[in-house]
Amino acid sequence: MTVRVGVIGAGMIGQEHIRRLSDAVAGARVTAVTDIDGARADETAAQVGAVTFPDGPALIAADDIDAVLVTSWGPTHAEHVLNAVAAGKPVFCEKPLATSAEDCLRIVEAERAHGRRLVQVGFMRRYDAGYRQLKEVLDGGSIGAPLMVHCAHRNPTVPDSYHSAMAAQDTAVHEIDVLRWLLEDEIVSAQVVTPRSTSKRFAHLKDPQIMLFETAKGVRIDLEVFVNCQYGYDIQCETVGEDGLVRLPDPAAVGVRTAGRHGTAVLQDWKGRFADAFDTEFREWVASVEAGDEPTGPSAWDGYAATVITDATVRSLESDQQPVTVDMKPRPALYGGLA
Ligand code: NAD
Ligand code: ISE
Repeated sequence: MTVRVGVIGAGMIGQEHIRRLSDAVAGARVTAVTDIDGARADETAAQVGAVTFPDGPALIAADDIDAVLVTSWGPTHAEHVLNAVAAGKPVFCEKPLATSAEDCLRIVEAERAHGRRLVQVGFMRRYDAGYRQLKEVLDGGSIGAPLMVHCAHRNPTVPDSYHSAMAAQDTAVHEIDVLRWLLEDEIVSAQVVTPRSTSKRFAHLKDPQIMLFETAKGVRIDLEVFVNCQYGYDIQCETVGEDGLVRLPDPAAVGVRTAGRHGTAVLQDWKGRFADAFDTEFREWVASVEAGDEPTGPSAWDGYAATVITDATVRSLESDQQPVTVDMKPRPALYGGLA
């Protein structure tokens, strides 16, 4: 069976994922596209031989759409995901699942009422080969119980529309998800402290920010978010355990020696850094839809947890930069354990 995917939102990542589903993932075809920008939808659909729909509800309701991909703006995600769940269709939603914890909980409740998982959230780092190796080492136990994690998430620059809360909501949210998964542990408190800001930023933005998280088992995480670091897109993660440490590998790159120097290129954006992870993410999602199974990737509950933790992080930033307790509801049985 070929999974017929309808895409809501044909912007930057929507177009990336449409190309990916068309060229890099077997077993799926993008057959429908919608965007509030009708011309963009028409142009994108024409490139892959898909039809266009006037809006999300019409696309979701169509009988010849097997699964839905939501890549519209964050504040619109909840409505589309809820409609897909009501229609009983598998839905892959780019992060964030929703922009408020209340909307995330509405989705969790709708899925619980449906009785099985339909929703997967686009936290692609769980599919990155380096993070998967890191998890294997942690699960294997050779470095003992994890005690501390040191991370950095650096972007070369961000546009004027990026504001200080987005450091948590848009950027650190990836570490928040991947660390919950890696450590199989829940984040229970969040704090932001702000060092001197770089002069190479828009005046309204606090950048860099240092985020400090604590988990239920007492692991301490420090995360530097620096979105105007200038030199490239750089993701670092080192976990220190009782008997050793494990570090995320840098992406493979040729070493060049010339003019008395030895160097490797630094990637410039998330598209290149996580291209393979996105491919794997969609291959595994399509395989689950094709088989009629529940998705195995990040769940609606993970989307809820990430939103509650980013909310606490933003509260710390916007108040007195003190630790803020994460107030999470009990996890429903549908979502199993933390692994
Ligand atoms: P974008 O602005 O380039 O594209 C969004 C598109 O959605 C636009 O074309 C817009 O017209 C359309 N749209 C908005 N509301 C709509 C609606 N109700 N129905 C149909 N179309 C609608 O944004 P983007 O950079 O592609 O980001 C989209 C989402 O992907 C965001 O939630 C963002 O956080 C996420 N994202 C994830 C990653 C990642 O690393 N996983 C990277 C970038 C963006
Ligand atoms: C962007 O939205 C992403 O999701 C990228 O992965 C992240 O690195 C970047 O900081 C965000 O703005």
